[in-house]
Amino acid sequence: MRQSQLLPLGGLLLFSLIPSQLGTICEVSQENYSCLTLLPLLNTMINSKYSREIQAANVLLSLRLVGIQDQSLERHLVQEVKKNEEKKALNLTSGQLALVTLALGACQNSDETITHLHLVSKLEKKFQEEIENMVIHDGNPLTNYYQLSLDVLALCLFNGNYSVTEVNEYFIPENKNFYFGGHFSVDTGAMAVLALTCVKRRIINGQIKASEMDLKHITNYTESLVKKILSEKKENGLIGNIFSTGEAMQALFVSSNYYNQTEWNCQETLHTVLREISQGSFRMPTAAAQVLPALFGKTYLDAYNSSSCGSGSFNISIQEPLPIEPNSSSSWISVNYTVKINETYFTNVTVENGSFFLDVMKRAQEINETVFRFTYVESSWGPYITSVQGLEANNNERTYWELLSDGKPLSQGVGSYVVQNGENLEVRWSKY
Ligand code: B12
Ligand SMILES: *[C@@H]1O[C@H](CO)[C@@H](O)[C@H](O)[C@H]1NC(C)=O
Ligand SMILES: *[C@@H]1O[C@H](CO)[C@@H](O)[C@H](O)[C@H]1NC(C)=O
Ligand SMILES: *[C@@H]1O[C@H](CO)[C@@H](O)[C@H](O)[C@H]1NC(C)=O
Ligand SMILES: *[C@@H]1O[C@H](CO)[C@@H](O)[C@H](O)[C@H]1NC(C)=O
Ligand SMILES: *[C@@H]1O[C@H](CO)[C@@H](O)[C@H](O)[C@H]1NC(C)=O
Ligand SMILES: *[C@@H]1O[C@H](CO)[C@@H](O)[C@H](O)[C@H]1NC(C)=O
Ligand SMILES: *[C@@H]1O[C@H](CO)[C@@H](O)[C@H](O)[C@H]1NC(C)=O
Ligand SMILES: *[C@@H]1O[C@H](CO)[C@@H](O)[C@H](O)[C@H]1NC(C)=O
Ligand SMILES: *[C@@H]1O[C@H](CO)[C@@H](O)[C@H](O)[C@H]1NC(C)=O
Ligand SMILES: *[C@@H]1O[C@H](CO)[C@@H](O)[C@H](O)[C@H]1NC(C)=O
Ligand SMILES: *[C@@H]1O[C@H](CO)[C@@H](O)[C@H](O)[C@H]1NC(C)=O
Ligand SMILES: *[C@@H]1O[C@H](CO)[C@@H](O)[C@H](O)[C@H]1NC(C)=O
Repeated sequence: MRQSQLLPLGGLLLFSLIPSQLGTICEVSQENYSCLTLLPLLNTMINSKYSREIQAANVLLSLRLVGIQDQSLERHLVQEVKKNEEKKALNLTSGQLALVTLALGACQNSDETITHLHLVSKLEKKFQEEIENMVIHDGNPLTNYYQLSLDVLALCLFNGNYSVTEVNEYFIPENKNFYFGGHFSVDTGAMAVLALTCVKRRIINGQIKASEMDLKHITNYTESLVKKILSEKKENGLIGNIFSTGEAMQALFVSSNYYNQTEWNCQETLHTVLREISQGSFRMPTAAAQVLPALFGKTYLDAYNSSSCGSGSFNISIQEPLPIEPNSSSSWISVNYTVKINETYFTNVTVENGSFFLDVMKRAQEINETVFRFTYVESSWGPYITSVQGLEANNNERTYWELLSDGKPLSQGVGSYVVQNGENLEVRWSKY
């Protein structure tokens, strides 16, 4: 556990929301937002235990972009990566490696660590493996396009080798990998816009060679993706859902040439995000890390230039988290839990009030192991369900275990979704 500590915070919080080169798309009057608004976010990030290095990478990247130094986190992350190297078991996925690279390289004046660990050349290889997998498996990458976008972004920012022609071949906005279950993935589109914008800037600055045609394509793709992102804007200003909005904002910051100012009210989006922060929507470190940069007008593209990252100018006090009070007057609730493959299996499960979806699954497994057994892996968003009844999710076939309540897909995982009495919960064998 950490002591309460003082952290120098970058810039005047929220007062200078948008760096000058981004135009005036999101000016927010200062008087209404105090630092207090952001304290829960920072607390979540700084106090997280970083059980997974990839969570630490998300947090480190985000803190560096807004100008908060956290030396113990940096040491921890570098150690994790080095440990992996020594064991020769660097089993990071391409996007995880890209995130580690972005985090370690962000806002530094030299990229010593990156060079020393040969991160960029490893990432080049991982990116090629993604493409080879697509060739063999009907266009399906080893991971997903969110990660391929992270790959291109990190390679672009840190001078890795990648082929612009390949990028153009695979990042067509109509590519199925931009969609899950037929719906455009705002997170994925936003990350792709950031990556394509980086590549475009490099071409224009003459840092990499590309044909006129390549440049035209990149421009066309960016414009289409931005349109798709904006078409996912909700009445309250959120873009996609609450968890994609921060990254969508980043994409819109760097692409203001591609839409009309009247098409996006940045302030409205920001208000809603700040309200959600105060309501505790960002309790997961990864969620907090993904939304923070946009609140400071920062984007992942700022990572390569230390002078566009925030720099400490005033102090903020980070508190130890309050221990969660156990509810002594515990009561019980029951839910209808269903596993659906081709057949439907269901049972009435009784759990304590306040339980998570995962608790329901564990209880059901006790009731009937054959039907309700399952496995999961820890990811940066918490436990991810990988198999039920021994049937395993598979990226090559685009299969996964979908979570639903009363027939509607959940926007949280089994480790954070709190179940309600009488709810119809379901895990469904699905294709994305
Ligand atoms: C790709 C993706 C998927 C793919 C994953 C398989 C694949 N081909 O890679 C598919 C479409 C299957 C998927 C499923 C789900 N997803 Co998803 N997914 C993403 C996305 C776009 C990128 C993840 C990624 O690669 N990150 C980068 C790498 C470097 O980090 P990583 O931790 O190693 O990534 C792994 C985990 O993120 C994991 N994963 C993906 N989704 C989810 C969701 C949860 C809750 C968990 C614990 C893990 C997890 O898969 C990644 C690859 O292995 C993110 C967007 C985002 N902003 O992160 C949403 C996102 C993480 N998913 C989300 C959700 C809600 C889900 C589902 C719960 C939806 C549902 N109703 O069923 C399910 C997971 C159910 C389960 N089995 O546990 C939310 C999580 C929000 C939250 N607060 O928890 C996000 C943020 C999207 C959003 N804006 O709402 N997802
Ligand atoms: C700021 O707060 C004042 C009063 O507290 C309110 O009248 C005003 O609408 C708020 N402005 C914004 C931009 O939220
Ligand atoms: C790492 O990946 C390789 C090949 O993909 C696999 O053979 C090995 O078992 C993995 N190691 C760990 C520790 O998961
Ligand atoms: C760069 O990558 C391309 C393919 O993406 C490859 O053909 C080329 O040889 C690589 N160049 C160097 C210098 O590694
Ligand atoms: C991009 O190009 C395609 C095909 O040439 C065209 O149909 C589409 O309208 C273009 N998109 C934009 C946003 O210009
Ligand atoms: C932007 O929107 C305004 C008002 O709707 C309109 O007059 C203008 O022509 C639009 N500009 C572009 C470039 O679409
Ligand atoms: C870095 O950012 C600063 C300030 O935003 C800018 O003046 C400078 O030109 C940038 N440097 C590079 C290499 O882009
Ligand atoms: C922030 O804290 C440091 C160390 O406690 C102190 O030296 C510095 O003057 C403080 N800065 C501001 C702006 O309060
Ligand atoms: C504790 O549980 C009771 C009974 O379910 C509930 O009414 C109450 O709101 C809970 N208190 C807290 C702090 O969660
Ligand atoms: C529980 O769910 C199953 C299907 O998922 C349904 O057939 C059954 O009627 C439900 N039971 C109750 C009590 O709602
Ligand atoms: C579901 O049923 C279809 C059609 O009968 C069959 O092809 C498929 O293999 C079944 N899926 C599973 C997971 O059992
Ligand atoms: C589920 O079980 C609980 C406790 O045994 C019981 O109170 C409840 O009525 C049951 N619900 C259904 C729909 O059978
Ligand atoms: C588990 O469920 C299956 C299918 O409903 C049933 O055949 C089996 O007897 C059940 N096992 C136990 C231990 O209840």
